[in-house]
Amino acid sequence: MSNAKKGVGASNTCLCIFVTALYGWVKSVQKKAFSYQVVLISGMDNIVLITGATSGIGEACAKKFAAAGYPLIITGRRSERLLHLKTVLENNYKVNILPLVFDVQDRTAVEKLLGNLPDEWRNISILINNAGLAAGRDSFDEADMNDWETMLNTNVHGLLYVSKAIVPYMIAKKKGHIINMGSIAGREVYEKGNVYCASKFAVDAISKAMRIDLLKHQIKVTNINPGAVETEFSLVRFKGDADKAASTYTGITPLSGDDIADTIFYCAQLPAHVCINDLVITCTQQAGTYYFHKNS
Ligand code: NDP
Ligand code: 8X3
Repeated sequence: MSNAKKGVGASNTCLCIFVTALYGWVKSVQKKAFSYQVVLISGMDNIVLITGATSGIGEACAKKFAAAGYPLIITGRRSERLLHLKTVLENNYKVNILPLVFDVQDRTAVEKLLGNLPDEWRNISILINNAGLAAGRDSFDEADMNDWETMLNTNVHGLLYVSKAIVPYMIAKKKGHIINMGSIAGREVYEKGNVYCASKFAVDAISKAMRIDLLKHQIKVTNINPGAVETEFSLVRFKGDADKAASTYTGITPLSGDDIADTIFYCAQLPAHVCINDLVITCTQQAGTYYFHKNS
């Protein structure tokens, strides 16, 4: 073969390598864009309301949705944390944030604040009913009645008050998605779980009831039921006993708030005709409320 032909062959090979590399790069960018589910949200459409955004799963959801450009209403009782989160989200993601400080157990406060939202904050597309807690882990005969009331008032009554205040906005625009935070504790009762389990069984029933009754308004309802998620949950449950709280997660790699936020975000991104009604999610080392495979 002549030197001239060899030269043409070599430059064709180079071109071919370059085109293949370029194609690979374009494909990887496309894949990344898809896997991160880049969603461009603008203006005050598609507001997301997250209760209990001052820590754990709620805070992770706030970061996830803000990063995708959603305007957010974030709530909780700890005003300092809430205002700090507002600043962080606004600075990092350039989205509008409305922080509302209230106790979900306080029906009057919920009705007053959420029932009279400023006009520009009424276009709520997604409600994440996340605020909740376990108080104590005691045998039925020894448990504190105040703990029981706190759990029922927060996890059940609070969720109902917030939902009743927000549903009219969704009905008005014939669109919406309510995501309730249930628990694996709402599927299986475990020893000393008594009223916490009862409150999450109630969330399960309420979610199913909402789905049926709100069907005519085309409002989606999704019940998310996680197993162990490492947040402030156990610290609250064991009333500040950090050792007891940490022991809940010893020997396992538990779920994180981010894992649940990713799952919720996925449910919220599905096409209009698709609704995940119910979802149970645990870490790989957990198969139920009692079954754990712990590292020795
Ligand atoms: P965290 O304790 O980290 O977060 C709980 C959030 O709820 C906080 O932002 C807290 O805010 C808010 N909250 C609690 N009580 C009230 C109240 N009366 N009024 C308003 N806000 C309130 O726990 P998680 O993130 O883990 O918990 C979030 C949800 O997930 C709960 O419903 C919990 O039951 C559920 N869940 C948790 C699991 C886990 O293993 N962690 C597993 C399954 C479900 P503030 O204190 O500022 O008011
Ligand atoms: C929290 C999970 O198993 O501690 O809802 O009840 S569990």
